[in-house]
Amino acid sequence: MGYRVAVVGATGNVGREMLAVLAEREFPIDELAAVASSRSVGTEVEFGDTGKMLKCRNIDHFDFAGWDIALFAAGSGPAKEHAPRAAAAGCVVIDNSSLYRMDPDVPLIVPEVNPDAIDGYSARNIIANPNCSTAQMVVALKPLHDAAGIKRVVVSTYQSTSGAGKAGMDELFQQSRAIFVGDQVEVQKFTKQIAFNVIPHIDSFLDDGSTKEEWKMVVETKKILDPKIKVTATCVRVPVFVGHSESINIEFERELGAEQAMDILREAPGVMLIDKREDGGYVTPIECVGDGATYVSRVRDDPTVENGLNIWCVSDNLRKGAALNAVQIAELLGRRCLQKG
Ligand code: 11C
Repeated sequence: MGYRVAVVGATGNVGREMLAVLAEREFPIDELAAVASSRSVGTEVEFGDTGKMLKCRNIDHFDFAGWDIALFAAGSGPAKEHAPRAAAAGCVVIDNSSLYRMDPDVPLIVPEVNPDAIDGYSARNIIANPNCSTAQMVVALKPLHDAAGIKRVVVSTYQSTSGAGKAGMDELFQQSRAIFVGDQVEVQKFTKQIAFNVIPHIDSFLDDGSTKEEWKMVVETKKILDPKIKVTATCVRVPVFVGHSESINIEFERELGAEQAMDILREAPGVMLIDKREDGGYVTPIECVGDGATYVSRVRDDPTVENGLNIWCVSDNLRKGAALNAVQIAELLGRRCLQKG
């Protein structure tokens, strides 16, 4: 016996990936609904490679009573309006927006890192999915933290345009095309030209000069992994379609050499270590597309600080950074909390 599952925001980048991941992982489903805004009602979306097409239903009129799980990938606005309504109807919401992540009554979960936090889901019937750049980082950090205690993390990100939705990917494509054919480059979604450029700005600016994307990496890492870890982040948009990369500098409480770190990462859940220390012996974002792993390369000691280590970390931001993590949470919820006949 399976679950009645709704995917809200089914026409977006992440919603479509959620449908694909549910199908690939053969999530036990009795009934599946694709739900979207009124603009997309009637639009057909594919249930992965199953050949099954789903017609989108209107979120404004969707009754969540009798549905077990709703995977929300519709952004903060719809999450604010409809997630509490779904939760009150008895449907557990797994929300991909940033809206509920720091709510103390809402667990923020990466299943490889803090699965036990799921027990707190019933306070609001809402579970939050972390920001994509946080999710891949904590998967890589968790086994190292368990081994040697992380004191401080300095991370710089190289985030793909798909993090800004389909419009972000389209803008990279259109600008690249315009440059090749000699047309005017138009800037709409991003604040500056993204084609053949990088932009050190993701999400809105905060009073201290950091951005909300950088703030999310700090507070979400603390909530998921350990509140004692100090994190400082610089988040940068790069002209890549899919796959976020991160250069991570880690300072440990105790000694942890690169060789030992590699042995640990080789065995860590969700991590794929590719580190040959030769030309091409590392992972780049294009090689991770469609994959669920968090790839780690370039593991090396940082001799400029006591117990320092550098790593390079890459993952598909639409998969582990969003859809896959949400489906893994649903699987955890099913195993631990929602008993079915
Ligand atoms: C980006 N990380 O790459 C963002 C997208 O808080 O869920 C996801 C934003 C979020 O632009």
